Amino acid sequence: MQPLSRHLLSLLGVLLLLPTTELSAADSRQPNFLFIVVDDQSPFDLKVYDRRSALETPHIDRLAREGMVFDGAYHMGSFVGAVCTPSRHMIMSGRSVWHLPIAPGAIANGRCPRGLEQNTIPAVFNRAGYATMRTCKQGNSYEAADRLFTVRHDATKRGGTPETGSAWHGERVMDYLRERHSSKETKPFFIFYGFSHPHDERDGTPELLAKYGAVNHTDKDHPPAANPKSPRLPLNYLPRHPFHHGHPDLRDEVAVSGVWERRDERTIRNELGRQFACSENIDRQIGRVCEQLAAMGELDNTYIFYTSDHGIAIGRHGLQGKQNLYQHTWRVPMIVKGPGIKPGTRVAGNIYLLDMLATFCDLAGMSAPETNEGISFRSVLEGRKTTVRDVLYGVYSGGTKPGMRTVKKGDWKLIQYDVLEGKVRETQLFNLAENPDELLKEHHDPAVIVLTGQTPADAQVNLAGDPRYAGKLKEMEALLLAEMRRLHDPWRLWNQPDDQLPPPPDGK
Ligand SMILES: [Ca+2]
Repeated sequence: MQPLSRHLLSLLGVLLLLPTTELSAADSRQPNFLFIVVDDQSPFDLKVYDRRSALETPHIDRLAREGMVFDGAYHMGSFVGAVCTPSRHMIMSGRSVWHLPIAPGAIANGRCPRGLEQNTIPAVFNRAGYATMRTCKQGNSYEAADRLFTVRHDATKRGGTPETGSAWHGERVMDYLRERHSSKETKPFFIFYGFSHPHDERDGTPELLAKYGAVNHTDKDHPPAANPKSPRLPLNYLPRHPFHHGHPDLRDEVAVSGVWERRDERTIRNELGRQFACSENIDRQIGRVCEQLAAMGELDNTYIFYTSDHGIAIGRHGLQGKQNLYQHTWRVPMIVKGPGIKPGTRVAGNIYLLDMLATFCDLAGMSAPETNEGISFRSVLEGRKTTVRDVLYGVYSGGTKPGMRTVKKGDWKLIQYDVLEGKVRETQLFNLAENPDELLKEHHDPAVIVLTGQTPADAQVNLAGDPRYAGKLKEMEALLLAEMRRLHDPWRLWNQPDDQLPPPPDGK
């Protein structure tokens, strides 16, 4: 039986058993969805994930107190430098990374059906009788799906004023809710509440920049002035990454205004201040909308999801961008509040962003479309399970090929790098329970310790070369190969069988 008909039957049962006066309005209404997605935010920017962080987000903290926090939410990766683009396709369609319409060769080899946009969030929720609305940045997204929202206000807003920054997106949602209220709209809503920040350029409002000791720095020849109010360096900060990341001239690593190729303390702390200023402004826009929902009597019947399209480095491991597979960048924040979710709970989850569509459908009492490959985590939200899968895979292959791969199971994580025509072939093995910040031997350098204030434990290093973990390394390498085969990764690494794969259509 379809979940929808089950839902209707149970509702019918309730109607037969109870006098109608005992039915509250909420029992008979479909839930609303407010899906909040920010652009380029590490979970570790937020106090919810790193108590040491200086970023103040009272409204996000409140969502966490009243809902569920996920410690294991990931994006599956990217085959292009603009990591946003595959990530947002996965969110919208529930497809795995190599089965996206934009994945190399996926349409031609039959691994992605044509017309997939008809099975994406707006299409599915339109068909189910929802009112769908979207505001978000423009570009690096999934245009064919985005245009299906009934109401759409997209514009890239990365400035420091109400009209040019995050308040603009906030105002679009406020307008939409006011309009619903005045026209007495009865359809449930699905609102895709996207922001253009804290993606660079991180031009914060003057007030919030001052709070976080930052300036909109434009002088490429000099670092900004030191400011004691700027956020401290991250614990896993490095002045440079120990080996080349494999994507020469990558915009995020060389051309972000305010950072460029600088990784000195003043530059990184200033940029973190800008990131935090933009993030607190987003938090205010979330507060406004939650207040409006409460005033309209809709808050208790609304699932609110807070996440980002992927994480970001900003000085962690000597990197600046989103084209790596360390936890700060591979992971995303995920906080969910709504009917049936126990307040103040925290789980691993082991979810991907591509699980969103299946979860939304499940919570709305609908079947996910046939093309969906994600797993609903409703069972986790309702406290019946703590995870939906054991093994997680990630890829970055937007630079030289095959690129980077990672696999995680339990506390163990493997990252491999095969880039620059074989010049860089590196393996990292971490026990995240003992080394959550993925510290390397370079983090033990006294010159780095002086800057971060962190004295790492001896075991907090890459364990790949340690003979005590040779068995674990083999096990994780086998797991990575199995995931690459299962997910139709078109590449193999230097130490894997070639599997006689045809060359990927766009690759060398
Ligand atoms: Ca992004």
